Amino acid sequence: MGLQNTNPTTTVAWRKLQNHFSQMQNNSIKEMFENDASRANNFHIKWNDFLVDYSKNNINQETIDLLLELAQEVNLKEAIAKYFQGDLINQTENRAVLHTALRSSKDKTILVDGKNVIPEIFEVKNKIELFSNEVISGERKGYTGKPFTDVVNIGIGGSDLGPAMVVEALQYYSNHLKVHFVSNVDGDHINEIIKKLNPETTLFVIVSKTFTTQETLTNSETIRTWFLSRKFGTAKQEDVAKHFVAVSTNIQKVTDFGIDSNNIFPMWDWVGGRFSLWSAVGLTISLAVGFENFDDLLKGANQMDEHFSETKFDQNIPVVLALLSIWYNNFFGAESEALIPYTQYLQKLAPYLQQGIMESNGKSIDRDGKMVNYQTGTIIWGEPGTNSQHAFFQLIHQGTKLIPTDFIGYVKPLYGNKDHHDKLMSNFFAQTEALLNGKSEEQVMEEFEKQGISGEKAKFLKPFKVFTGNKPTNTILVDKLTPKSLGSLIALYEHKIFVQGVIWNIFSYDQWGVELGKQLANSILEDINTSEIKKHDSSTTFLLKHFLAK
Ligand code: G6Q
Repeated sequence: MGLQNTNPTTTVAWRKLQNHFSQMQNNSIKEMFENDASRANNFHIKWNDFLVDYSKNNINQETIDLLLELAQEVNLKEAIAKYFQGDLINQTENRAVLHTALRSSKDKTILVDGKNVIPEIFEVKNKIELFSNEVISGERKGYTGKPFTDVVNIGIGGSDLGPAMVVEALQYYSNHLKVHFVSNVDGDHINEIIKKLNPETTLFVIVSKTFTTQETLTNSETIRTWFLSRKFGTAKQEDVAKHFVAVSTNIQKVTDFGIDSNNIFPMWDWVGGRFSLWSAVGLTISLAVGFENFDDLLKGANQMDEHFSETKFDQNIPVVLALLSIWYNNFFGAESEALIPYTQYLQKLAPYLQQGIMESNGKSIDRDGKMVNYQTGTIIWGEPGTNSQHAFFQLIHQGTKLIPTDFIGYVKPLYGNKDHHDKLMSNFFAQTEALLNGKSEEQVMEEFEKQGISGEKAKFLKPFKVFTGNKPTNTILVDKLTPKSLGSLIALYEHKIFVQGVIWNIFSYDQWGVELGKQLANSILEDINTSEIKKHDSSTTFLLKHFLAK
């Protein structure tokens, strides 16, 4: 039922890739372009409204062929089938990984423990639709009979990052509801949000798969106390039911909190937190942009699912991008990848994918329970362009580290401001060109001549002005930022995570590393509450003493 276990470094393809790497490592991408006029034509994929150009990479056809051979040797095709059909591929938690089922069509059958889960998925979707419509239209009202004006999503990690990213990304499609996100247990965070709210017109969506998460429960309790406080309104205990809804698998705990059983939106243990925005965890998205747009987001993801599961690998966007990432991570020794969307709407995409990518593939034990002897999860980071150009691009251009970068841009802007958009996109194209070509000594000297710089000054300045170039990039150019294209884009990266996890022979869908910190925090909280410092290392004891003395 699980995935095939293969240490990738023992495959024939891996050995061939190592030899191939020694021939490629000092290659000039620029020269490969000069020697082959059809390079961009050979290394791009067109799919729906996406154009993915991966020609500006240090690869040739042999690289791609060997990477595809690697995918074949680890049996990627079979792994994809297992992923989509609900096999228990999350073996350490004994669960299926079925976020793809959440966006699949009604006529599909997907079995979990012998039961088709599609009907219940659609039941919950209907509930989301009805509820969103009632809140948006004003038909559903608060305890004083006023329609809702504000929605607060209370959740953290997978129960916050996805909805927060999508609500921000799709704000062009939003309605009158003002949407807020409370995640951190930092009391200052919640206070900053509460002060903008009126209890009579605010709806609270508590999102917690387990309903045991310290941050979310603490924030929910603080908000409930505020809601019931005479200082701010006249709400009574029974009004909690009108203003609080929950998304969870833990029905008992939600009911204990005081939430009406009609206002519980169920989810399932086969949906991992960081892949859950497609489930009722996306309720806040549906409230913010309307159910139709939420459904379009799902449709876009479903289209990418079909592309990923049905397209042969050399034309398969998630597969090709995953393999290129392996090429840099495991052969060139690149430690991180940057993700630069040229739209302010996607400013939360990198933080969102940081969880998706680093929590999933930040593992060092393989599927046989052994320590890996090769690199796994990449570090992911990024910010929108052009802002990032004025911030950290210096390091990508002229630093000592190799940072493969994905550029994501849109052909059409949403408001049609052509002047701005042309300027934005000329930067988008210019950066990948600059990273590829760099600036040669001759070009620098030519510039100096034009600027009247010569002699000692020119000699001194020259090395600083030269750019080596040869920095790999992928360009993902999409027609327009719509709910559908956003759904496809997110699903693209989800599947890239999957492919890399399969090749690295690790379990991508657990997160045991997150648990240790949670346990220790609970034990230290006890120390703080009792002012009795238990046995810790001397640094922690020293710090706790300082904290408690104030
Ligand atoms: C994601 C993780 C994690 C989780 C949060 C919130 O994959 O599992 O980020 O989403 O810890 O958990 P709850 O939804 O259970 O509150």
